[in-house]
Amino acid sequence: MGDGSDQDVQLEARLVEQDSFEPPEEFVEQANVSDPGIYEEFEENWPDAWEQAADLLDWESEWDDVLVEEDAPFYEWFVGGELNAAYNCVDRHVENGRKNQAAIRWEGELGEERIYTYQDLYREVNEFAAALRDLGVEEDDVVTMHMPMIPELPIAMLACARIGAPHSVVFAGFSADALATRMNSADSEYLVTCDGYYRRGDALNHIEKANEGLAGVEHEVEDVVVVDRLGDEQPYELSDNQHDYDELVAAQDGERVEPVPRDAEDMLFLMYTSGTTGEPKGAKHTTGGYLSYVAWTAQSVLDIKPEDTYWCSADIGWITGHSYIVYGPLALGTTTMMYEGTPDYPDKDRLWEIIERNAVDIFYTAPTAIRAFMKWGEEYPASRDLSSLRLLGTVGEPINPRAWKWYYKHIGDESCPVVDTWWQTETGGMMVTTLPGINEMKPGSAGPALPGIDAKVIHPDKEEVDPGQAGHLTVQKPWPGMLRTVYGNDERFVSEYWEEYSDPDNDEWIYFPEDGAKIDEDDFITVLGRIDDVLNVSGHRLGTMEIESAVVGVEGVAEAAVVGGDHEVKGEAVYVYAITEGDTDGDGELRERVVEGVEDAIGPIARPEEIVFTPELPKTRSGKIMRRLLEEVANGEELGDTSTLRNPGIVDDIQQKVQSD
Ligand code: 6R9
Repeated sequence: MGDGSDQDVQLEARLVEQDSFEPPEEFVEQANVSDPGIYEEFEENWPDAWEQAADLLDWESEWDDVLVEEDAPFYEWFVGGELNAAYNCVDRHVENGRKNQAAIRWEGELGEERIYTYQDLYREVNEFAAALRDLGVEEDDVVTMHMPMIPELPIAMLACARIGAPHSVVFAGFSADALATRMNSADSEYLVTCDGYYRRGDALNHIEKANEGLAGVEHEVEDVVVVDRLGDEQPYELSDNQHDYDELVAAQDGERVEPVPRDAEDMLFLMYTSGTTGEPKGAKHTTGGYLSYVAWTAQSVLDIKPEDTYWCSADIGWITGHSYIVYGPLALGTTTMMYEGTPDYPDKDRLWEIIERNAVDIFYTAPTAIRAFMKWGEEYPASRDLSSLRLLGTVGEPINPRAWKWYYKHIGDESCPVVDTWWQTETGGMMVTTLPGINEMKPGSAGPALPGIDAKVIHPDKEEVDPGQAGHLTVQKPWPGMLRTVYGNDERFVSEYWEEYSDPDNDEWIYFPEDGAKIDEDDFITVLGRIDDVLNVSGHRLGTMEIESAVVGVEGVAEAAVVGGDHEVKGEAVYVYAITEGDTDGDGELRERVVEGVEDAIGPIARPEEIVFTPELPKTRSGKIMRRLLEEVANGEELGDTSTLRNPGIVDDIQQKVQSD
């Protein structure tokens, strides 16, 4: 996104011109990490320095080795250690005299509030863990959750962690098909879901979609647990293997389940994400390395302290919510906020009202949200007291300097550092960002690699680029939070992430996240975006191949190409170019069915912004679709070289169609 589109947004010339910002003195004085020596410490004492992350947790038994590299790139961390994630996120805080502190403050869209103290959380996690056990869930069984932002979601995750059953959370906005694909891929025999939830004041039916998804599961599903979120608002019936969450929990009144000691390398959860090919991949995260890493980054980057009220406005259905709503904050024993609904309901000050009323200390959100706030206007945050805020963060996509500065000024009142955190589902936690108690901030640039993270921007020949030049972002040493494999597909793990730059014969392993980047003379990294066929729509990662296959699955469509077009708020939007079949007309009816097809296969987040029907797609002589040209058309840019096209004329046709829309 360029800066041109939001010229009208209020920023004084002083701010527009300033390109670096020192962290506020007051912040530095109280920061969890403020000694610049930490970078050197990790460099000199790598990998053992990572023990400081593991030391944030309570271990049932100590590890023998910090890192085992024997089977690289199948690295292992804190090998031989045993721990339980739920114990670390719940029990130990109860034992340490903080049972009455709020663990989760939840707010429903209609304004209901629920506060779970650590004691409350302890009780309910135990009871639900006991219920899962009684249903027959055993250690290592994958339990799927298809749930919106309600407290039962983190409770179910922690209950699974307690009994050593990995969870696989499927974002509530994903379709029935997407749920079925993920349950099939993980051979998951258990599902926790709910009847519905609120969106913009309306009760949204969710259980119908879950049931439809269940119908697409190829193996037998043992049990389904349904949380009754909507009460009488929306009646539904449970089938034989479906159970009411409240009844299950009530039946376990006061029941306790010993936390199962898990091997550090045992799977904590699976998180499916989009890649180059059509099939989503299940990133496998472990108990010891992942939990250490998210606790450590939550402490050093988000500066979380137990007495804080911390709010990450992501959805738990994505990795950001796993790492920085649930596991990181709860491992540190802080109060984590959850909000069910949309930021503009009932009005556009909803988030600021929540911050004011709860005196939120730390706020972590996405650039797409910030761009929406800018559009709505500074009067909304200005009408609320946001002075409780100490730190702001962003994640999910590049943030343009103007949006960064708007956030810094209108939300942070120029007194909160802003951390722009680059990371991925696969990295488990933050990788490239400033340490807010140490580094200066440069709007638009995420910052240096975190201590212990060996990020390099390189050319195809593996040489590092010069400052200012663009290249590929790579990570050249392992880290504790990294994914261990693609679930059930070790080969794909190697081919997707390691093949590009590694040299296995010399035992040299380089992780390639498929992002382009630049680096400056201070080693600050500016992430430019994906170089593969992955779109970033409102901070959500979507595979173009997945969308294409949904479009081609629609009757009447012969062939399709999907690209991302620039969008003022979403960052990128989905553009579909489709060839119709035979004498099918690209009429309104087909258009509707294409939208439906995409929503059924993936969900409303992948809804096309624009659908263009065309008799042909621009192809090279070898028959490859030139997506670059289609992107240029979507963005109204001047067209690049068309000389390699078999059918150059078609691009003008398509261009005219897009312009006339
Ligand atoms: C955590 C998360 C990962 C992709 C990643 C990159 C983009 C994330 C960013 C950023 C620039 C940042 N991305 N944070 N780009 N600056 N601060 O978002 O995970 O959903 O797996 O997406 O998002 O392109 O590769 P995930």
